[in-house]
Amino acid sequence: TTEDAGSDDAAASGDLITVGFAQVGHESDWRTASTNSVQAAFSEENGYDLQFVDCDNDSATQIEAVRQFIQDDVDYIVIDPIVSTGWDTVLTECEDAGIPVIVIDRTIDDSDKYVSWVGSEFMNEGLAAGTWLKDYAEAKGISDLNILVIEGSNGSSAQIGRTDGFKKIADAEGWTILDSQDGDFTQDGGQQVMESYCKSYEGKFNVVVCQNDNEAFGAMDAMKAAGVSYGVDKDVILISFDACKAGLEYVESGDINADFMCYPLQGEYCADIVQQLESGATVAKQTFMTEPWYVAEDILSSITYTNNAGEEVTEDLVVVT
Ligand code: GYE
Repeated sequence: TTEDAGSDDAAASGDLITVGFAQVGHESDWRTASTNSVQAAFSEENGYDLQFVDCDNDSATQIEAVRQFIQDDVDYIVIDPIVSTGWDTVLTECEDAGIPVIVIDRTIDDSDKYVSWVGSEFMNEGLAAGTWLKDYAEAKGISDLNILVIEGSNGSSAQIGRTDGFKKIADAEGWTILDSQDGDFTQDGGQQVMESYCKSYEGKFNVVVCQNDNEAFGAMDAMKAAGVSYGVDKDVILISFDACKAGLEYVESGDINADFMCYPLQGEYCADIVQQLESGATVAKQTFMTEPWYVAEDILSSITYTNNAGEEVTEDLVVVT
């Protein structure tokens, strides 16, 4: 028999491991990278039958997708939770059905009924952004910071962590956060929020913090249209998160001053966990991604701050050239 016939046999005889993945949606470049990474890791060649559901940023759809996976009796359920609460009931249903759940990327606050989580420490991303801004403003001799924040989707752990981390530094430094509104992690959302900011806070702001790159792309369009300049040595210091490919190109051109990476390629880590579970090993409850911080100018080489685990850390800044 050929290899193809062999893999058909495997599929027919149910040798493939079935995995249901309830993905957040398709709101950003980060999300596209995440989806591609999970689909590649759980490919048929790798021995998987992946049921992929794009939940279009709707929590009810996501819970329904998980219930359907239970109905279909998949071997494993992978969830990237749109919001961090509202999970305990459906995760109890997974547990009762004997289906292990792996959470990736965003976190769940109100339940620990999952075997493992793989993702980023969003609070540290926010703390790093705040610390970088503090040191950068000092290095540039800018003493008066008036900040506008465009937040990610409300109730997502990414939004909560980045907001809280940044605010911690802002509060300690006595900065003015003029406004902080939801841009839903989309380019359109970022543009709309920034258009309204440009009207309401005309001439009053010198820092814009976007909680992901796509929001930053929208915010740049809105600022351009309003005649506000941004980036290196311009009217507005522009900070972003994710550091996706297009985001880093804007760091390179000096349009984004600093971009705090969130590592999206979590599929392989997730598949590793499935393999460990298959072999009966005990798996780590948490796996954190390593994330560099990218900057446009060679002014500061590192930042030092107290992270969410209470440790003082010094982290290098990567200049994008
Ligand atoms: O930053 C944003 C995406 O959950 C970390 O979701 C993820 C965030 C990411 O839409 O671009």
